[in-house]
Amino acid sequence: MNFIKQTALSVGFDACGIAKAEALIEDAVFMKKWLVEGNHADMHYLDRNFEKRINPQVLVPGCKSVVAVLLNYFPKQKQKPESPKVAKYAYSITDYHTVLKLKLKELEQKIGIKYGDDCISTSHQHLFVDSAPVLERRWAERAGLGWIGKHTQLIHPGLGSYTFIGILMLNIDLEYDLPILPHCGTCTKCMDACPTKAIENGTLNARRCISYLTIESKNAIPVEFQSKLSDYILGCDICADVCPWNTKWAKQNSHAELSPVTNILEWDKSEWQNLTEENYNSNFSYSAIKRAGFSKLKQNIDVITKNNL
Ligand code: B12
Ligand code: SF4
Ligand code: SF4
Repeated sequence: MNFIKQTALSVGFDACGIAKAEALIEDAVFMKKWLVEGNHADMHYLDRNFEKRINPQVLVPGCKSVVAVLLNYFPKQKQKPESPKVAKYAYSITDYHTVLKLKLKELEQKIGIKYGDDCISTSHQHLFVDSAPVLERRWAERAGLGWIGKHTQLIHPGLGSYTFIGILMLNIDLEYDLPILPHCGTCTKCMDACPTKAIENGTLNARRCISYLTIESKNAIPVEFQSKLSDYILGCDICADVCPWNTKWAKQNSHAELSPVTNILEWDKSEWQNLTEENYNSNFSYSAIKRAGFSKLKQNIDVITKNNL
């Protein structure tokens, strides 16, 4: 196994692949259409930095290779069955951005020692988790880490789709991996299970996605979707939970940094219903739950409570 992949595993990632940095021509066409159709809802940041998003060499001048890493987050324990649901990605005490960035920095340092500091851009951000104009799933796919399933998430053939993606852009040529062909076949389980029918025409309409509605949207949840939240108060795992690649391959993660917040596992309905801002801040200040904000989470809890009356 090559040095970078071996080092990625040694710092705690579950998989690593490498792709040549080049413009994503087909994705540019796809993304433009996706945006024109309004599938990004109110996430206007997806409309910005288009050239950077489709071309890593515009984002990080001098970049030659894209290293993609995966971190399995499938949890050992689940919430109580009657409890309002939080998507698994947000279970951990520490926000996954922090966990992945620390590991990526460690990987980067070791690569710098081996290949020389010039392989890392010092003038541009070159290490990414979620928040930059980078099509992370596409790069992970190009780096041979899996394929983009019909539910639009990256599926690793041995891990499933409960993985976070991290990206490191390097100024050196490396040996590249080959993409894996999609293995969804004729399956449509994710599309059939989605309560809001958010997966349509081979893409995701974020306006209908519970994950968008309960975290990203600044507006109240539209009435037509309120009864369809399926008890989710933050994010949604329905399309991933039904995917045969997850039911068969998802393995409980062994990352101490991703240990769940105790309250998420222990709280039942009444504890969520009585959540105060003080309680929210003291329990979730380092967790990904913070992104939704207290008022949004509270509104979501109220909708679920009303649904269950
Ligand atoms: C915006 C966003 C969302 C939005 C929109 C989701 C979406 N499907 O775009 C919302 C809020 C709904 C969301 C939800 C979730 N998200 Co999110 N999200 C992102 C973010 C920040 C950007 C994604 C993006 O660029 N979307 C725009 C679309 C057009 O891009 P795309 O789907 O990647 O598609 C590109 C390629 O795949 C390709 N492509 C796809 N289909 C086709 C078809 C053809 C013909 C062609 C040519 C190309 C092509 O072209 C597209 C580019 O134009 C990424 C992080 C990042 N920077 O990449 C995380 C990310 C995708 N999210 C992630 C996660 C974990 C989730 C949730 C599971 C969280 C949850 N449990 O609630 C859900 C899953 C919902 C779902 N079914 O996708 C992970 C996914 C990990 C994985 N293994 O796939 C990411 C990568 C974050 C991370 N660093 O780990 N997310
Ligand atoms: S995350 Fe939930 S709402 Fe969004 S596409 Fe998947 S099943 Fe549908
Ligand atoms: S449920 Fe079926 S169609 Fe959907 S992503 Fe998984 S394998 Fe593909």
